[in-house]
Amino acid sequence: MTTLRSVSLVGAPTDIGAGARGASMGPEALRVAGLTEALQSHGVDVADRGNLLGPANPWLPPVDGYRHLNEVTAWNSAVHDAVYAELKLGRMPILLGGDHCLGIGSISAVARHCRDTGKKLRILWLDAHADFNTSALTPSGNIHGMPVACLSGFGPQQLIGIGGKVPAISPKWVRQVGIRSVDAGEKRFVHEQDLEVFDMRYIDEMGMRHAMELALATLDANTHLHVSFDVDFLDPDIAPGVGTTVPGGPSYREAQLCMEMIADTGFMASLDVMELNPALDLQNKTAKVAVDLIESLFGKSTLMRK
Ligand code: 6HN
Ligand code: MN
Ligand code: MN
Ligand code: MN
Repeated sequence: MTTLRSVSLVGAPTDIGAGARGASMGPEALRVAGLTEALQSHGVDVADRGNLLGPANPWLPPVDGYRHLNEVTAWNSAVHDAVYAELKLGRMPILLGGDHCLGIGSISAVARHCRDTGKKLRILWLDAHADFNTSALTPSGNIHGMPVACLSGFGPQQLIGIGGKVPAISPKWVRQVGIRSVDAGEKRFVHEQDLEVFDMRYIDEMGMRHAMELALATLDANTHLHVSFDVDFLDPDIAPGVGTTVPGGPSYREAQLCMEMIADTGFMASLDVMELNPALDLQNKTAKVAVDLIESLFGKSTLMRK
């Protein structure tokens, strides 16, 4: 296992890009659920960097198809700088969201680091949603529905420019798993840009194992694997504490297998844990499931494996 064993937790306590308030409490809920201790129990060196600072959520309607664009930009710049700094130190950043708009800051930093170091980037997007909206396509104006598009160069200059190169990534580097809610215009755009999507229909028919084998195919020792884990990826039965639940997601066992297969590659080098909303949770149940799954990402399994 060559997974980086030095991790830095970076909290981003905001719901600035979301359609419900409360994901701002996500970082603390993950800490309360024992994230540091769980990682340490697997031999991981954990540095908790605390929480980033950023503007409050003014809770305003969209302007020109975007809600809170300036505040979203400020938060993502802070996330970019923090994640980039950890990568430079040779540590694995784990971004504790916060809503998924912050994937822009996190992944633009990872992409920049890959340019610096000549690594190939693969992004695994675990989510119920494609997050591939633009201001013209979005039904909500909520920027947490837009990060994959922004990273691919489709978005406002102030967001797509974070990290210094437009586009930050190619959609070809992305594999989406667990998708089951895509807006009408967004669906057309996903096809047009040829995103590789393993949706729930695919997982139902072919199984999580086959989906993950393909999603993780062609990684090699020069690949930086980034995992962006939107907690709404999980079935709402096991993960009710998110703002945008969609029924019919991966079960606990399917999600465990997904995480175990990622761990087995040994290539995960950065991670986002996003959209956990303690205001909608039941006694921190969803945070505990998230911590359990993160443990599997770091090699927890029932039996000892070589
Ligand atoms: N997420 N597609 C919907 C929208 O408003 O654009 C939902 C997006 C959810 C985003 O969960 O990260
Ligand atoms: Mn353990
Ligand atoms: Mn998402
Ligand atoms: Mn989602």
